[in-house]
Amino acid sequence: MHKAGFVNIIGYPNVGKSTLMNSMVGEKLSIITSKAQTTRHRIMGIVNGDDFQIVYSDTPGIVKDPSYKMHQFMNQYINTALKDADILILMTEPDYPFADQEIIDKFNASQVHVIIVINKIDLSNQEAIMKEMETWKVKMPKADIIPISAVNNFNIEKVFDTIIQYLPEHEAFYPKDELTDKSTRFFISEILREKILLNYKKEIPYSAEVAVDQYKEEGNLVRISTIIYVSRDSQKAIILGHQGQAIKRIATAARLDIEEFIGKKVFLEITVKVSKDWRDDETTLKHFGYDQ
Ligand SMILES: Nc1nc2c(ncn2[C@@H]2O[C@H](COP(=O)(O)OP(=O)(O)OP(=O)(O)O)[C@@H](O)[C@H]2O)c(=O)[nH]1
Ligand SMILES: [Mg+2]
Repeated sequence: MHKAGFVNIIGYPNVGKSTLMNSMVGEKLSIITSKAQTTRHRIMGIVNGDDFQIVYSDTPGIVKDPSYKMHQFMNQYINTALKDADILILMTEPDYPFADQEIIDKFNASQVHVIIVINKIDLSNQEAIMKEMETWKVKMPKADIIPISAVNNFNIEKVFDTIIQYLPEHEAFYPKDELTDKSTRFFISEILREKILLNYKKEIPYSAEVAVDQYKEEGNLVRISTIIYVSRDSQKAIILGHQGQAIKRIATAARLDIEEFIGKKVFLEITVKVSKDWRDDETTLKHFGYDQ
């Protein structure tokens, strides 16, 4: 018997959804930072065994009161996640419990099996965790409730075993050597975006988007040119930094990660362009992949 199915991971921003998926897949597919709304696209991570295939989807955190069109696109992923999942992982934290009643009601009414994963228990205590588990038993009586620490890989096997238990009987959906649905170009732009998130403050990380303009293999070297789009000239100046120091720093950090990711030497070029109000422009958003 072969089992296969789709497991969608949803929750508020920054609760550790990407950390869990990477840990389950055993690869750094999704970028992780301490900033909320790190993940902007739905990213698939596939785990294969001889008699099973689990297709995870890491989704952008659920944003309340979406003020930008980009956030509306991100919230649409949640509705899609509800429709096409076999199993849903609702991730939450003891000190930051998920409290969107409308979504909880939707889950309770659906046929999809829900696993409540209470993450970051390393930051909490026994009493608070027990209390949170009790609360969830009342809110979602049919769901499994599993406390974990995704960064410490604590109780991850419990999540895996529970998924296998509920995974439907089905043939594999993707070839068994496939790890993800996203392209090398996508991962390159994500690596660069991670460096922007890590190296700039305030609104800069949220004003920037990255595109890969060219990817050319020349023997053992890969030439990659990328574009960082920002909304304003002042943001471009910050991205570049005094005498270009800031952009040099992120270029080096990104190049090293990209080299590790593709296993070749990389020549990385970054151009910064000003593209006004890209967040509200549907054509530009589609160009960046917000069209699912
Ligand atoms: N202490 C602790 N920190 C964690 C744990 N899991 C994740 N984190 C941290 O929480 C932060 C957010 O993790 P992500 O995996 O990026 O969270 P996310 O839910 O994907 O966030 P968005 O993509 O912004 O929605 C990072 O700094 C992680 O290192 C955990 O089990 N314990
Ligand atoms: Mg994420």
